[in-house]
Amino acid sequence: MEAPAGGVDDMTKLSYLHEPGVLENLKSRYELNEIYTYTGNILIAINPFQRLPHIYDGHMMQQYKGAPFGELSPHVFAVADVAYRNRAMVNEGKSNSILVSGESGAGKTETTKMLMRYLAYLGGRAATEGRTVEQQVLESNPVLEAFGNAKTVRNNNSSRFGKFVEIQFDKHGRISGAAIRTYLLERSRVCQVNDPERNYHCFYLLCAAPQEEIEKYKLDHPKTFHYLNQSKCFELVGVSDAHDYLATRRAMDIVGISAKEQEAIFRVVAAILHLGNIVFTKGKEVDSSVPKDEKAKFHLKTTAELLMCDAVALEDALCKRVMITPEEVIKRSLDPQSAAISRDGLAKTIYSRLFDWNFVMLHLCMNLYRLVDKINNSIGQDPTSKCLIGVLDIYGFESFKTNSFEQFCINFTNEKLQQHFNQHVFKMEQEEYTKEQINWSYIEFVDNQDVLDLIEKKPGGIIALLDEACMFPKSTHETFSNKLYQTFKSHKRFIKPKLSRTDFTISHYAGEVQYQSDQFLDKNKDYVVAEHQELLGASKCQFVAGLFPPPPEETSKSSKFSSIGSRFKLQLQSLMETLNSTEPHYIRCVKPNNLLKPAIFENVNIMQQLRCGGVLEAIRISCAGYPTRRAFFEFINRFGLLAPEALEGNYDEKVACQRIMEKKGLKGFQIGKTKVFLRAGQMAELDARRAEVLNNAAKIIQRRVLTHV
Ligand code: AD9
Ligand code: MG
Repeated sequence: MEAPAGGVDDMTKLSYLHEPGVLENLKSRYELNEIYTYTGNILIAINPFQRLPHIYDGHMMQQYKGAPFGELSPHVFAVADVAYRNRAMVNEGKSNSILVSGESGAGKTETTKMLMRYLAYLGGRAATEGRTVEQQVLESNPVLEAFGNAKTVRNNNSSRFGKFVEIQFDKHGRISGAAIRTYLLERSRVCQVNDPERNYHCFYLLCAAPQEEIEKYKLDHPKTFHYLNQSKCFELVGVSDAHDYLATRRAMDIVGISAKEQEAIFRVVAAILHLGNIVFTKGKEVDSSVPKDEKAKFHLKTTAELLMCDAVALEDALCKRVMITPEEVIKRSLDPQSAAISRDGLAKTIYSRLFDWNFVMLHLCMNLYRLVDKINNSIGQDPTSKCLIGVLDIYGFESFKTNSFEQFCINFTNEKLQQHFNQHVFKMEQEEYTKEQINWSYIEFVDNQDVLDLIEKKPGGIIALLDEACMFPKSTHETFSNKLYQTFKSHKRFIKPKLSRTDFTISHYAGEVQYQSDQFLDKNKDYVVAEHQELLGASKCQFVAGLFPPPPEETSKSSKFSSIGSRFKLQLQSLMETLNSTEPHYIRCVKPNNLLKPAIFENVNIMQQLRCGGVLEAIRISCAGYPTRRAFFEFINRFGLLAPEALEGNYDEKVACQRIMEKKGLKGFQIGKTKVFLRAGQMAELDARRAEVLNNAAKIIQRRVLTHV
């Protein structure tokens, strides 16, 4: 079967399932603005980089509602619809998850929003008074984006965190609650921005707030703040920060964040900007520091006012460290450089606590509302009938020129998800074979368990060794790297680069990535300087103090160590447990070019993404088995002419298929209950024979026609 002009909507319909064929198919569809294509149950979505008319409008939603999967063109709505319908099936109770992946700028967040909109449409109720849960679910997006998204070189609205949104449905299929889990916000961005990127959107939004707020928080143009002016990019084309500020406030209202809390949130955002402007210079004593000038003093005072803490205590917390020795307690001064590091550490801690609070709150607000809702309609409700659809929007595989701890965690996530994906694809394949009662015992697939062991095994994996290094005061990144080199000398997924004494390379499923270890120790340490904790825990603002609850008794005394890496590992474990209890659906987003422009299809680039997204692996797994399958009647229609004698009289379809295959000397194929299962290449072989027969027949006819003439 030739691929029809414009391509096929499901790759498994391609007769020749190989890389160039897959690419060509996607390309011809993309040219026609057909951005969605299936590979079996996986949806591939290629970012159009332009608003395509009507593909997400109300009419479309109506069409996809309840339509059998595969009947209409491939679409995100179709995937969401299957997930929603699974919920209502007889053996229900099974939750579903939709896993959206792809590299930065590929369209994950936009896809997630469309999924959420469609689910809200399916599970919404007639407009009632006040806010509804589905409205809250949708409005959580602008709130999340204001605090967790930023312009990067890869995407003007890049999510700098991962998220898992759980939407809960009651037994009538209506949304009854929602919760959002977020993963590992990029902390370094708060203090360090490279041109032409931006810091988190909320800082610019606040600087564009109405005059009253600007005065209250003593704000000014973003270019006056150190945390923002390290990059020359302040504005985004086509975006009004003033408009978005008001929109964010409205969204916060709907989500259920009170006016008082909103005031505190933005006051803390302003405080971080002022904090960044506290510049230090050498003090009178050796190696001490003080605010550099009147301006720095002004920002110090303002920061203290906004955080509602004591200005002198703030200065001390930034410029001094308390040392406790067996004999005495000494206050040691920090030099200006160390004071600046202390300041940036404080800014990052406050911001990440604020971000986490926000999303804990989102969770609480939505569930609270659900509680109220439940009480209102509780009569006759079965509390066990709850069922979830989870939507995962998480960072894709990253491999840059310099790769640090963040890339390490991101790629670890992707290894985890890849394993989940492979197992699932493999399982689906097996299920089809079992259903058709064929023998499938010899299919193998490459498992990435060895990379996961390398990273997360306890004891002895990279994360465990990193934690060990962080606990040992004399460790440096050199000693840490050496430990890695020794431990993994003969690990086949670990490589020591020839030209470096501190880098290490991991051979990930999607390719090799070389990591620079110099900031791994710092970035892994998850502790708040005691002085900072004390200062803000004592804030007169309840909200600020709430961000810094006293550490539990035993951990404050014994120095129980907590690390970002280990915490992240636990978060991932719990995510995988959730995912494993659901029926997964996969959407692979693809970024067609790095110019972020419509209609440009870069072959090599796209191929690499299909590889990283496991699309090629899925194809490979199916090639290892029986990549092509045809229903008996389809097979006979096409290849019957290869063995006409098999089709004489009242023939049995199954036997006929078998005879056609045997006559052509093909081996290893299987005949199932309703389909013929072909090994890779056999379809091509049959097609070639068929072409031969047709060719000969054509020649004969031609000759006859000629002799007649
Ligand atoms: V990142 O990992 O958070 O940096 P995402 O989330 O994969 O990334 P995002 O969804 O933010 O990418 O998409 C990037 C941009 O592509 C959007 O801002 C839109 O301008 C554009 N886009 C993505 N999907 C669509 C779409 N379905 N239709 C139109 C789209 N434009
Ligand atoms: Mg995103």
